[in-house]
Amino acid sequence: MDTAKKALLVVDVQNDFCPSGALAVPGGDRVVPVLNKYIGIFRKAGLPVYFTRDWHPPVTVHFKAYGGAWPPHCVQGTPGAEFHQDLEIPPGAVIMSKGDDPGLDSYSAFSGHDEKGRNLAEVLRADGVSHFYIGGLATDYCVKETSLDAFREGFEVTVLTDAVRGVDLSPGDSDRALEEVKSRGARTATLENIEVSRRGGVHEGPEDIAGGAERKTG
Ligand code: VGL
Ligand code: ZN
Repeated sequence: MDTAKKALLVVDVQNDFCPSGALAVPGGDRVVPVLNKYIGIFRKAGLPVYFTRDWHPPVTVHFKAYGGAWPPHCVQGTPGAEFHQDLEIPPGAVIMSKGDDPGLDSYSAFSGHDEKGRNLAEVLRADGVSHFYIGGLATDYCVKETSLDAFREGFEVTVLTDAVRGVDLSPGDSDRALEEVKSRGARTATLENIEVSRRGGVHEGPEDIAGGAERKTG
């Protein structure tokens, strides 16, 4: 049986990544109702739910004007940096901020920190979590880089494919990102095959064997 302690990581569901935002991800806001369902499932199971936010200073090498790839977005303290208003953030939830170093892009949630200065690996280890489920924005940047870092840090990852959307600067970027993380061992799941056991654990149902990761039954 799968005894790993699970958690949910909700990535960058902020106004600037939603339609009419400064760096709109197509259909970005459509992840919100789906993520709210996952948030409910994990909370009911008594498992942690963490949130990340892109949290840039006005001047950063991440922005085009200073050598980066992107228009200004998610600038600290602006409405664009706020979470989507319908996202159901539980009171007291841990929020990891990333991208606040003006010299770095910082796509990965592992480069972020909470308000106490702990990084994501420290937070996960402190909570005893060894496997997290990830959803949010954007598939081809933060979701991808966070998943790849997770393996480097020794965590297991399941990508919630019905709760992610990508930028797709080049068509197909998001599909390629998912293939890459699956080839490194990520699993995938959707609301259709997420299961909550009577003991309160969350795991993927039988359909989810994508990526070749073996699934223990029991
Ligand atoms: C992101 C592009 C620019 C992300 C952040 O969090 O996926 N993408 N900044
Ligand atoms: Zn950014």
